[in-house]
Amino acid sequence: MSNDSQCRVCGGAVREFFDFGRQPLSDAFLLPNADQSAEFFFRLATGICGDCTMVQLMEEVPRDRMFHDEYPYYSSGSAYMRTHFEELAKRLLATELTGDDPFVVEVGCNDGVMLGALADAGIRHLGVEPSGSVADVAAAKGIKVRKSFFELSTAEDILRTEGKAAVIYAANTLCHIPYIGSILSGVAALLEPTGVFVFEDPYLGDIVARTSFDQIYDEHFFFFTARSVQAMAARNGLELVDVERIPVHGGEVRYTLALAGARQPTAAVADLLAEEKADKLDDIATLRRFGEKVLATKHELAALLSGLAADGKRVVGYGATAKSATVTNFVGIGPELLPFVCDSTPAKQNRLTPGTHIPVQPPQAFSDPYPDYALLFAWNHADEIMAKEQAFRESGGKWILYVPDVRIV
Ligand code: DWN
Ligand code: SAH
Ligand code: ZN
Repeated sequence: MSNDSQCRVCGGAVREFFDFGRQPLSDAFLLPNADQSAEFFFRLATGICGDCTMVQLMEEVPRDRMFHDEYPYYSSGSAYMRTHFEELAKRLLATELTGDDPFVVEVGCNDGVMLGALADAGIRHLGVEPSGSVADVAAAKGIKVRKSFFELSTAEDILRTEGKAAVIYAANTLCHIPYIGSILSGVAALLEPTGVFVFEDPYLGDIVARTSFDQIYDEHFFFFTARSVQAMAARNGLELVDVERIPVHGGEVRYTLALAGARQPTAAVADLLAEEKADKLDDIATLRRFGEKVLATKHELAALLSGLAADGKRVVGYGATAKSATVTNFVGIGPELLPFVCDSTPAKQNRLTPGTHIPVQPPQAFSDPYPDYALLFAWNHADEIMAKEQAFRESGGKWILYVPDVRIV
């Protein structure tokens, strides 16, 4: 059965191509004594707009349910991501921020992982971050943070108090915002005439190519392509002027928008558009085939885990990611298959995973004693985690991965 919805970018009809069913909030880790009947669920399903080709969720979760004072994702938790953002800050300093007293706004600055580097360089800046938990960490580092959701009214307010911005930046945040028209009109109002809006988010092309279906959860509302971003920019007086594929979080694109006509688009834009056309990323048939692969992965992973359990093997989870909510709830993985998931985030520890109620333990629990297998939910941090957990493999332990396919390494 397919339910149509209205495109949050252009108002066109969105046709559904995959339904994950009833899912919880991906970052709502429960206290062990919490009233489990109060847990919030919604229907997680994806569709594509027949007009502007934007891939999006069919149902929207109210933003205050996801982003609040107990939001548990701290961006600085990965050394690899810290380096990634420091490198971007250096690049911005050398390119876009060489003028007289440039001003930078970051939408969704989280714990300040990127802005910290600009603040250290003395750049005038403001982070806009609604989740108090992480905003407070950024503020404690001396970063200027406004604790609110960014939208048109916020942009107008910043414009009045700080003036226009040379750079507006958002990492893994724009795709979280269904009311995107308000964001882009705010960006257009706040940018200097030659300023840029740079944002990076999981790329639909990588999600389809690698069947990384766990990128689909409540917080990820949009799944961008160069084509859909180009169309969205044009509706808001902006223009897509550059794209760059980046390896973080399993494959993302960093998009650069400028005010329409202000900059000459690079060849990379035309190249990526051509690649997407060849791959038929705008065709619902491509997305339905992706859905078939998701179902195949689901069945393979379920069979692998129940086979290992039948053989008496001990398997635990590694990384209580937001992504893993989709995996555990969709595949049907509970504490009987995974007695716990270990995670380095104190705010997630000694709680239960959303929907499936698997206990979350600190990383020390991993070696106490090592399990036979570890299901790596934080597969996007595989290099970093496998390097720090070398002793696990030396003990005879093996990693289970499910992106791009189910395998033991
Ligand atoms: O888009 C989003 C991205 C940026 O972050 C948000 N909507 C929510 C969140 O998604 P996620 O939870 O899937 O992100 P990560 O970066 O894959 O999460 C990694 C998790 O693994 C964290 O809970 C920290 C943990 N971890 C760990 O236990 N040991 C991470 C590393 C690197 C480690 O060594
Ligand atoms: N930029 C960080 C954080 C990504 S998590 C990184 O790449 O690691 C997404 C962040 O977006 C959360 O911290 C959430 O609180 C924030 N967010 C969600 N909606 C927002 C909005 N309308 N304005 C600003 N931040 C928002
Ligand atoms: Zn549309």
